[in-house]
Amino acid sequence: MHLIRASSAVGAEIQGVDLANLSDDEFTRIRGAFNAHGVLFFRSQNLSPEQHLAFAKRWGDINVNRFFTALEGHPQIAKVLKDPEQTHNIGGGWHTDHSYDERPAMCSILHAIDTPESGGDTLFAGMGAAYDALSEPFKAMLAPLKAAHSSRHVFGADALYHRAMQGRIGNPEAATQDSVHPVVIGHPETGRPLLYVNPGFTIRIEGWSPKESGMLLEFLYNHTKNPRFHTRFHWQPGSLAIWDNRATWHYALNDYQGQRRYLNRITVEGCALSPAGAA
Ligand SMILES: O=C(O)CCC(=O)C(=O)O
Ligand SMILES: [Fe+2]
Repeated sequence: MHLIRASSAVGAEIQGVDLANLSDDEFTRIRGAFNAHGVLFFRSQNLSPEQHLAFAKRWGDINVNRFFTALEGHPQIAKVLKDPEQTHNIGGGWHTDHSYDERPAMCSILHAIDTPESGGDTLFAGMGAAYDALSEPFKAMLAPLKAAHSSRHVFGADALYHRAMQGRIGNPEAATQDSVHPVVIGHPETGRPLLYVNPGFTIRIEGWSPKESGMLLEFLYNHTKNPRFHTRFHWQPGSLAIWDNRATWHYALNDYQGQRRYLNRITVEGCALSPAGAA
């Protein structure tokens, strides 16, 4: 097993493993690398849906996404699909999955089936590196803050995204949950401080006026959008990425109009999030 860092801020590629036949020792090392790098990439993994599920279950219980269309016969696997005639893609803006839940999903495991000839890459941002780059007084200001997150404006019946998705997401009536999390969380396993607000689902800083909230969130988003905190992954059939939803943002590029792109996604349950330093 061999690890190559994808950038100094986030991500690593793991070579020389077969995820369908993973020893306990290999899994332990993969888990350590996941905690250290936020997102791991693998190539040429020819997993059946059952093998994809078996790998996911090593991480924890499966979380069934209530909005995505499931793979036929596999309610625990969501299809991330864009057909040639469709114009919008799933996840085409910076976000982290499930921050609107009180116990946000720990990780998402995406396995590529059909990929476009060119384009369709996914960007990832490292939220530990983004946090580290802030000044100490600014970090101190953020430390006690909490932010509210919601899915209504994304997956609700009136949401533009819901309408643009043309049947690929459903259950708009389930988009009722909101949640509140610290703006800076401690990673549940390593304690590393991570910036935990995202342009997809964060709606306000608790207790701040809409203008104050908008200003701070805009600043944190612009800060994190700096490419020095990012890496970019090019998919091929059989590629697999597993990302930590607490430690990263991601953004699926929509630059392959007229081509089909299809991946299967499994999401693993997470836990309630605590402020950094709370131990
Ligand atoms: O298609 C991708 O690369 C990622 C889509 C996405 O946001 C997700 O599966 O959570
Ligand atoms: Fe996503």
